[in-house]
Amino acid sequence: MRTQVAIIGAGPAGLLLGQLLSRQGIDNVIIERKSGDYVLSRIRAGVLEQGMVQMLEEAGVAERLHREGLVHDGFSLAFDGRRHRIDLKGLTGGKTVTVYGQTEVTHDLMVAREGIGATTIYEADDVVLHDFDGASPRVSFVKDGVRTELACDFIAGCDGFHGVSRRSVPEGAIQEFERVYPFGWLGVLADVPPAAHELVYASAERGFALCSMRSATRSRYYVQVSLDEEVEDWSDERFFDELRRRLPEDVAAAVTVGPSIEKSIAPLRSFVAEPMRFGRLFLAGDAAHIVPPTGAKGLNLAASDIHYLSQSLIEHYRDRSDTGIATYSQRALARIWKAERFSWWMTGLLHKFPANTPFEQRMQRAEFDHIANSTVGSAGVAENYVGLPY
Ligand code: RFL
Ligand code: PHB
Repeated sequence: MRTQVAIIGAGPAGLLLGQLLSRQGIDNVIIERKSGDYVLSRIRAGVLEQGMVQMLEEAGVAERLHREGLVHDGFSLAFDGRRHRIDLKGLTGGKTVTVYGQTEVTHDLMVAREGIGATTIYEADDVVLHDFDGASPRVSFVKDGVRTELACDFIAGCDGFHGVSRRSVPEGAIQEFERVYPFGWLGVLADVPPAAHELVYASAERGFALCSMRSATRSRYYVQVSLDEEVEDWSDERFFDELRRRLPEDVAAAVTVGPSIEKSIAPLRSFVAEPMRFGRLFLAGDAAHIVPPTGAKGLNLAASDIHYLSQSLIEHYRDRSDTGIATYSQRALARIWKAERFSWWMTGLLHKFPANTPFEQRMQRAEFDHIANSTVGSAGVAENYVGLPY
């Protein structure tokens, strides 16, 4: 088998890259470890920056997004029961975000890929990357018990944080930066109307809580939990009780309790691997970096990496220029580090840290007061939340 670009991973990064390349006539094959149904069953992000929406338009997969996605002009920060609205649209000269589930984005991309007849190999075991430091890289994998080899010009490692691509790079060639937070998020998805029209990020004595949504009839809620908590110990009743105790009174009163359709705990981490290109191997998305979900940046960063990477590859094939390829890592990382900073900062502002002293708690409160009483403070939050320019 031969292709121009071998893409490892059929998450949003891999599927979006495949779609953008295919539309330019660049041949690509996606190799995914899991089944398509499994990929679609993972409940994750829900907030899309305008830049990502534009990319989905360019990829020709934004029709349902525009029909069903919810455009949000703002969101609220709450601190010990006090609420402050960040007017995204007013503070950024008209920019907004769109609430549309990652699962839906992935679904739309899969349908489009099937429509153009591009190859995706699902349930591929033991994927191995070969010779990406030379001119003729290859990817091999086991499908239905048979090892197959795919020769290619480039490999795009879009296989998430636990994928094989980053681990294939020799240790000395990669530098990793990491912060692991001493808590996680317990998330619940439920078919009940959202407590508020916009997202509410709440910091309370008992810890952080977030009210999000997927539609007018489907809510997504999160509460901060310590790392030793087990999902099995959280009945729906216990979850909703805890959630309401952390929200401002009016929001808590508006929460509709209903049976969960998904419940899981995700640990929080900040992580960056540098560089993001090794010869003919590129890393993109969660394969190269992780942000804590507080800033809603993970999925959006995967999309901005793909913006830089797809442009670089298109320039290579169409314009015979490798300038984009040479500078991919540098351009992607410049934006990544700013999103890392914002996600780290928002996590620090809103969570209860077990080791925080009363001084640090007062600092969190002062930070909130500053944002709530300063247009400049609020504008900084808004500028980052809607997404920095590509
Ligand atoms: P993905 O989605 O992890 O996809 C990687 C794919 O690679 C496959 N794979 C392999 N394939 C072949 N061989 C191997 N050896 C492989 N190893 C892995 C996997 O099966 C998978 O299909 O990475 P990608 O494409 O980079 O996308 C990144 C996003 O998924 C992630 O950043 C976001 O979900 C993060 N995130 C959020 N991001 C936002 O922008 N806004 C949000 O509101 C938001 N909320 C969240 C989140 C992530 C969460 N969790 C659970 C991590 C909320 C949560 C709870
Ligand atoms: C979500 O809806 O899943 C969501 C929204 C905002 C975040 C994180 C997750 O910051």
